[in-house]
Amino acid sequence: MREINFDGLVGPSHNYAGLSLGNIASASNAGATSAPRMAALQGLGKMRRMLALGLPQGLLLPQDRPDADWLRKLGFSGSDDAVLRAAWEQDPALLRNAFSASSMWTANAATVSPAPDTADGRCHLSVANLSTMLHRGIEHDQTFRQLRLAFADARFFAVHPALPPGLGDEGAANFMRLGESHAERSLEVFVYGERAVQGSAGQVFPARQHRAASAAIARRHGLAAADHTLVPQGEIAIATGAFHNDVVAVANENVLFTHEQAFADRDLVYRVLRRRVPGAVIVEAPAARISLDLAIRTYLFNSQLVTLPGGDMALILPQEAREASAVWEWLEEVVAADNPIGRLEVVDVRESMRNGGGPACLRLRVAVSREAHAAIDPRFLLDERACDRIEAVIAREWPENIAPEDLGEPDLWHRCRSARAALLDVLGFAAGEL
Ligand code: SUG
Repeated sequence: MREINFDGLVGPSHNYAGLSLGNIASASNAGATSAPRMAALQGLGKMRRMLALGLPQGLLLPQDRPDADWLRKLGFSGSDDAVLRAAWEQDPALLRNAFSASSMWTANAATVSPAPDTADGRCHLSVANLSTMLHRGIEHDQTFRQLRLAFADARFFAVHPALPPGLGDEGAANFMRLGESHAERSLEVFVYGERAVQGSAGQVFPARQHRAASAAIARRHGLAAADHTLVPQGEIAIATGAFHNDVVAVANENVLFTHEQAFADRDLVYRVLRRRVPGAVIVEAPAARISLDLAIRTYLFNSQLVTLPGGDMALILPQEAREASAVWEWLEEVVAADNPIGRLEVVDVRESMRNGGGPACLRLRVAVSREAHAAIDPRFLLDERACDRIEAVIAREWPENIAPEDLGEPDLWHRCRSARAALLDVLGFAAGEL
């Protein structure tokens, strides 16, 4: 079994509209000018880095934005331009939602239970409804179409549509899989938020993953009772800005890399884990050393923890974690200590980080056998040559900058559409296939 990371390519409409309540980076950069071309190149740079480390790499495509069809559901009518113009004039916030490139954060695209864990021995993927945030709730239809195409072979994969919107589901960002190796039947840990929390300045931090949604996914995927557990997120973590659990913890095979305050009842989580996975290694950042606030500002735990071909593990960290000396010093101690984490790799994904999306947010993990790997639609799998082709399209077609007032410009609407169409063309997708 190998784990493939499917990264979301940053779309041409990437901008800072401050749409995500409870996401401190998104709120504090609201109104700034974005750099979509640089953002997409940074994301592609991370994908190339994974390839260079000898890891397989997949790609999910940006969604069609601005989404005039979604605005039609809200009563706007006429041609696409007429719909977008009317939305901009009558309710610009709606156009901002229809413009978001948020599908880049593919950790939120779906929850994935690999074949060893499920009752029917297939890999199950459940598309997330992302219903807590208006702009993210737009994504699931196109995500479903894309995943059904990529994982079409029903011998190996089952792709489920999103849950009903009343059950907030944020996909793999609130999910961890721990076992002796990718190939072993593992413990799937679903982390949910119990209720919205108030911050110290009175701000509201919604709990985006509901317990009932996690339980529904475990049922759908056919997980045995002993092979999954539902655990509440620490309220203090939510109130400090951990709007998804993957901002404060990440797992890979037998290693849990976590902040001390990630979970409501940490002792219980560790006990369950140790009982189910005797070889589990828990690497915990003590709050006295790394405050929650520092962890969330640097996205230290939103790193990718991956197994390298030689068997060692590497942390793929954001530049922001490198720049905070307290964080870096602790990480050097982690690497020197007796645990499987043996290497630190730093990537620059600053444009995504400014909207609260670090290295781990930008990827969806799918662990597959050799046969299942071969059954994935190859247009969603990357090699250096495909990266070169994608890079040329980004350099030619992606807007350099988007300022808040640009969202009302027809030229930008057309440019975003044609940039995406050029990408699909280069990757061999027919118009309307996605
Ligand atoms: O849902 N940001 C995303 C970031 C998602 C991060 N994903 C994980 N942690 N896995 C979100 O809050 C900002 C959009 C804006 O403000 O325009 C945004 O949607």
